[in-house]
Amino acid sequence: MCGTDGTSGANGTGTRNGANGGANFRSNPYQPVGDFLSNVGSFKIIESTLREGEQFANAYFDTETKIKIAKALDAFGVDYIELTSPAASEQSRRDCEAICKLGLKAKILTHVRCDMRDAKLAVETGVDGLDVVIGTSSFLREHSHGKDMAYIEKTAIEVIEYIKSKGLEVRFSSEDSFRSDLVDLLSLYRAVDKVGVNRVGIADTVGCASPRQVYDLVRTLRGVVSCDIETHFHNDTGCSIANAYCALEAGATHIDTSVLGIGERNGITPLGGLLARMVVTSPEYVKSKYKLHMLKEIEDMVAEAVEVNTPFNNPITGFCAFTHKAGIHAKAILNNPSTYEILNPADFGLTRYVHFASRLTGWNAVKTRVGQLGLTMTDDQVKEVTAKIKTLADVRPIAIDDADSIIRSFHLTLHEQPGKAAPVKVQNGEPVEVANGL
Ligand code: HCA
Ligand code: CU
Repeated sequence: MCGTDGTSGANGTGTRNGANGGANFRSNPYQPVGDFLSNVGSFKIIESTLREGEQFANAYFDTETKIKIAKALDAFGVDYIELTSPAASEQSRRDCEAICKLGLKAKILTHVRCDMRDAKLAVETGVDGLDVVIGTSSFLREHSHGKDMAYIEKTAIEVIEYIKSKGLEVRFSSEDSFRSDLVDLLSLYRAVDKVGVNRVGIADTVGCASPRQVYDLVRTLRGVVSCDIETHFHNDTGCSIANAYCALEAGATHIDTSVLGIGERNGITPLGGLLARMVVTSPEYVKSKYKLHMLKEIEDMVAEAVEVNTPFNNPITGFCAFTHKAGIHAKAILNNPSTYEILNPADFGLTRYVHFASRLTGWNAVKTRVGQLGLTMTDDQVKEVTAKIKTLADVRPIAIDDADSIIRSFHLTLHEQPGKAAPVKVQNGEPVEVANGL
């Protein structure tokens, strides 16, 4: 079966995988680069479909939908569910209370501005923790809230101490971290770490960061604070999964995701895409923690709620994610799926599909189809009918039914004239079923 099941024993060895770096890397190319900082085998997911995802252009979640999504994410196994601030609207506040009352296993967080009024309102809803945020880049300081770093630090400490005094978990994060002054950022985080914040957060609010920049910043921060590190990556330049992965390698502990990546503009790290990456790196950890079979159902639920389709090239659940087309690929896949698959569809309750209705097909794929249709042919006969399929597929795109019809007609002729296969007729670019006796 597919080699993603960790049978080599090189993967998924847990948090600190520095000890098995070099030698195993040669025997398993998917082994992460050995690094004592790395959390690729022990990360936590903060699922933000009901916060960042609500900022997606098409999103409107009524209470019932929010509850359905929260329950599904909880059953899937995410560690945290982040909700829109109760300060956003009265209904947001009520929904937050309702979700807190569900008694889910996942911890419930709400996301608030670094402001005592917002914090007080949030604490009253029954959440397990608050994700506090403020903009620290010069862009946001000048053009958004207009506060200087001294004010930010003072307010941050007040808000954090207040939340802690209520016995709740607290994270402090800077919006636009990658365009913030590094010295400002590190001294602010050191100050909040000292007063006992549970996590600090790095946010690539505009999606400008590259994996290398993420690695450098998280690694630097890891040397400055002792608390956990949460990271949040927008996908404007297509780096949101790679950035999350690099953040974990550099010592981040928590990754923000949303289902299908929905969020502001083109969104953030998608839950499914992150898990596609991580199941390859740390199969045991990911498979034991998350109900991967539920991924498609959850994506379909959210896609329907926000009225979008799952993209064709979505990791895992895109319609062609496990479709193999070229004859060379099909042959190898049929022998051993690991040849052209790094993810095993069975891990997600899905199946692979070997495409055989095209001009690129090969006789091995067609042979499998012949078997699926319950027909028997010699290899030479399969090769002959493959040539017929290719002939028609050179004229126009063909559907499965077309190829099946060619196979069936050909098979029929074999039984009429044993040892001699009559040609399949093609009229107006259509295969014609050859009836008995014709
Ligand atoms: C936003 C805020 C945020 C916050 C991220 C965080 C961002 O701009 O909507 O709290 O870590 O991207 O900066 O989503
Ligand atoms: Cu964001």
